[in-house]
Amino acid sequence: MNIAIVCYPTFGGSGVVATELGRALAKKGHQIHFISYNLPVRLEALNDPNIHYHEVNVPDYPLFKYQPYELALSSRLVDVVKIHKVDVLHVHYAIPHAYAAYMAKKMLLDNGIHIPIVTTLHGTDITLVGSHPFYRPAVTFSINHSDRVTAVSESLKEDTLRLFDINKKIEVIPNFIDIDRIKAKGKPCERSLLANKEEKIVTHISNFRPLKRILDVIAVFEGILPKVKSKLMMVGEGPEKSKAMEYVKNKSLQEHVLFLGNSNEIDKILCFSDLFILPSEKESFGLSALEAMAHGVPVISSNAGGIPEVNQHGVTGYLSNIGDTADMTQNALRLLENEKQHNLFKIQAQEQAQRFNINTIVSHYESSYVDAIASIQY
Ligand code: GMT
Repeated sequence: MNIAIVCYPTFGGSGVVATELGRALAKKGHQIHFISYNLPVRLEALNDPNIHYHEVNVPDYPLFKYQPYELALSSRLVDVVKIHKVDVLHVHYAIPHAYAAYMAKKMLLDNGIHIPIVTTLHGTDITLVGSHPFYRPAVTFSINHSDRVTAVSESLKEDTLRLFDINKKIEVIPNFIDIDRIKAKGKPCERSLLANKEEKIVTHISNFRPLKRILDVIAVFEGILPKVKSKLMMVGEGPEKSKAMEYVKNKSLQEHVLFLGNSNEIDKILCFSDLFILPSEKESFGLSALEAMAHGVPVISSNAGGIPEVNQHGVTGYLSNIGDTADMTQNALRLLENEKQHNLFKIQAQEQAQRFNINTIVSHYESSYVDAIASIQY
């Protein structure tokens, strides 16, 4: 198939999922056309002849307070579909991608081209931004006019049905991980690059938005530190970073807490991690937790949204109520102070991650494309 994938190119779950999916589909022989305003961060476009990248350019015009990205995107979609004979448009994140895809579909229809749209809902497009009254009618419309709709967890599906008037079936296709790639990267990990031999490594990865509650991560770490020699790796960039850095400085924790910024070396960092912390207030899935588990890193998390569908309480890590950092600390110590238990959880985390192996999940998307193409009325 010729498949166009529309996504955000930045560090963030939806872009990562879209990129990994495109790469896996390309490996299976499909022609994949990524369409975005930048090359997606995990994509090396020149590595695979089946992968193509089409940039969306928005010319700056002083009259506009807000530059019309949807307009540029829908025009680009029309061109790419026509030139490359695209069979299906797969848009990741409803805003504004599903909306722009609908416009492209209508424009193409004027040229006698019928193009189906598969929309994948990722989380904040529904739970945070999309349900705002200023956006809700357009988001509802775009979802209802997609040919197939998928959500990354049962929890997100329920949220979507609760927050919008949806008349379309929503299929849950969970996020996934490329276990073979992780295995191929190999071990042992060079832990000494970041910590001393006797120190445990605790990691958090996110975009440091308020809903990630990164100060909770540091609070949990502060509870761990007096009992277990350890270092905290804070990976990512975002609006809460300066507040967190200030806090760390005021508490004289700089020696123990490292801010590593955005990283293309997530596999390496997770390879030498002992524990992953994800205390989010909202989380439709928690891809970073799954990535940690695939590396055999148990997860201490909140029980928000779809996290319990990934992190199993008492098996792959522990779940606590949002904001209950005392409970999270206790759970972290239950593992870090008990090697036998910790090793068991590492194995169980890896076993659970297998359920989300890319090889199983990608075929669900392929079926969605086939169904969407078949559903188009001529
Ligand atoms: O987590 C974020 O803030 C980024 C966001 C995104 O759109 O990239 O992530 C969402 O999609 C990911 C991939 O499906 C999910 O793993 C995240 O749980 C979800 N984030 C939220 O729901 C807050």
